[in-house]
Amino acid sequence: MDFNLSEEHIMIRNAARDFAQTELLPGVIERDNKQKFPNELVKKMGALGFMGIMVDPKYGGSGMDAISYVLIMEELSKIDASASVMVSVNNSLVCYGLETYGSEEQKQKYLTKLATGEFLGAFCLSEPEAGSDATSQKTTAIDKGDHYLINGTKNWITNGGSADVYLVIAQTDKEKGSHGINAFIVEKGMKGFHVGPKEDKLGIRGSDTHTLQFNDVKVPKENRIGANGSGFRFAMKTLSGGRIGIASQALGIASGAYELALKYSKERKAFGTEICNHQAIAFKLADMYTEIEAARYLVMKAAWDKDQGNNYDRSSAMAKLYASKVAMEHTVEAVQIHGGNGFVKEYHVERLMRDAKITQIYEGTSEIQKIVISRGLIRD
Ligand code: COS
Repeated sequence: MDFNLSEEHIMIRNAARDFAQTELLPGVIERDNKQKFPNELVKKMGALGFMGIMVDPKYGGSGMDAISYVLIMEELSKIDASASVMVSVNNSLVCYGLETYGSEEQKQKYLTKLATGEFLGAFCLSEPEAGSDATSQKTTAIDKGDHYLINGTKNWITNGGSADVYLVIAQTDKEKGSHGINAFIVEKGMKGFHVGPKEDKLGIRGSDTHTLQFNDVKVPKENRIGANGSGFRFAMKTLSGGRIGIASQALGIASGAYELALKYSKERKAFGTEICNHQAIAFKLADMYTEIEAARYLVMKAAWDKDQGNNYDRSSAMAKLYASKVAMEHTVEAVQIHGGNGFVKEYHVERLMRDAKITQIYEGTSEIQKIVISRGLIRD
């Protein structure tokens, strides 16, 4: 076991930290207020290699490992979780899904652009009646010989209004249940594909979340990903990696809130001393730091499992379950340490608290993570 980061990992973390401080921090409150994320920032993250972190350089990626991905995600999430969720979806759902399961033609056509930030990707699994119950897909893709005809609705889609490429999960044969599901590449602008209104959200308000409508969208046969009927497995495997991304986002939100709370507690005075000198605050800081470190080890273990080629279904579920709990609980504590100022936008912790909540919901709720963990324990 080696708990030290390599020099390369430290450089990568510092690059992400610098980017977050110089490019993300200045406009983060305004973007949250206006629910807007400028496309130029996606391009800048692409130029730094953040949009295809783990993608093979032969497809335009940075060729880094999952540990690097986690480090970048944590640093971006400390400042702007709306930016980091775009990075997470593009990297661990879209790029990973295409690189691992896509054909060479699909990789050349789409992955090379997604990995550089020229294109942005979205992953479309959730539906009005199929969130946690992901096998109950109502969106259909009917085989018409040389193409599929897609009909249905997808909900809460991150990057929904701004993506160029959408990976869409749909039912091709209801009789076959989870084995009758496929994944398809849908391009922005395909006839019959409509982007619905943007969701007005509690948190990650800078990220672009939409409902999508598919009305007789004609998708060429070559846009199906993998073998016929492999779409559910594709979604599950891809989401396992996605959960490492969201776990590291939760870690970043928690550690960002902790750093702000620590700094504030050393500056703010009450009863004649800095508030960190009061045990009520000092013990909160101790609990925050300890549990954030525990979350970090789970997140790093999941990333390490992925890098080693181990199965990471359980470790990613554990990392997401625990890191999101820590993010939710300790962002509330960070607001408490800030007192009245914590309730005010310019101190950032109220936004981190609002942003934390979604990490317990998307890419599998905490309850779903417990299903994944417990089923594995009982089976093994
Ligand atoms: N890797 C490979 N295969 C998997 C898998 C995984 N991680 N998880 C499930 N499968 C396979 C199963 O082995 C099963 O195949 P067989 O029929 O050949 O045995 C098939 O997929 C169906 O799995 P299962 O019977 O476990 O399906 P359930 O309907 O019980 O659902 C859960 C399983 C709950 C784990 C799944 O629906 C899930 O993860 N839901 C949450 C989805 C989610 O994260 N939504 C958020 C969307 S993104 S914002």
